Amino acid sequence: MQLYSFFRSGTSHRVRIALNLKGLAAQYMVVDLRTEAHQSADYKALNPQGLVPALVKDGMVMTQSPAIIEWLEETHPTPALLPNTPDDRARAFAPWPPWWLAISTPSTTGASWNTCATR
Ligand SMILES: N[C@@H](CCC(=O)N[C@@H](CS)C(=O)NCC(=O)O)C(=O)O
Repeated sequence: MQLYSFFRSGTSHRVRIALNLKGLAAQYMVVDLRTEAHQSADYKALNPQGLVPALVKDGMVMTQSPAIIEWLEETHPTPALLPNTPDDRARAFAPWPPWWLAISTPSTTGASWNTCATR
């Protein structure tokens, strides 16, 4: 697997944390937000959203950190990141809705870019 990401990207941290908790290795493919590599034609061919992270597995490109983490959880269920009952999952998510619901963030080269790529 290859994880296209950047060390200052919080959404990339989420995926790295999930990979580490599950004991999975992924090659770190640097997408330097400071040089706007995420806007390059090469990277947009991989991820037209122009955002990091993107996880590539056997040619399949996955984007959006919650979707990537859900895929990791479903394809590598042990160890589980989430409790195994609906009630416990509801309790687990209650304090963190923005973490899980931030599914769709358009590339803005604005707020999120400034957060992740402060020069
Ligand atoms: N909802 C997306 C957000 C991804 C995101 O905003 N990534 C930032 C880095 S932390 C980015 O690539 N920003 C570039 C831009 O906004 O142009 C996710 O969770 O993966």
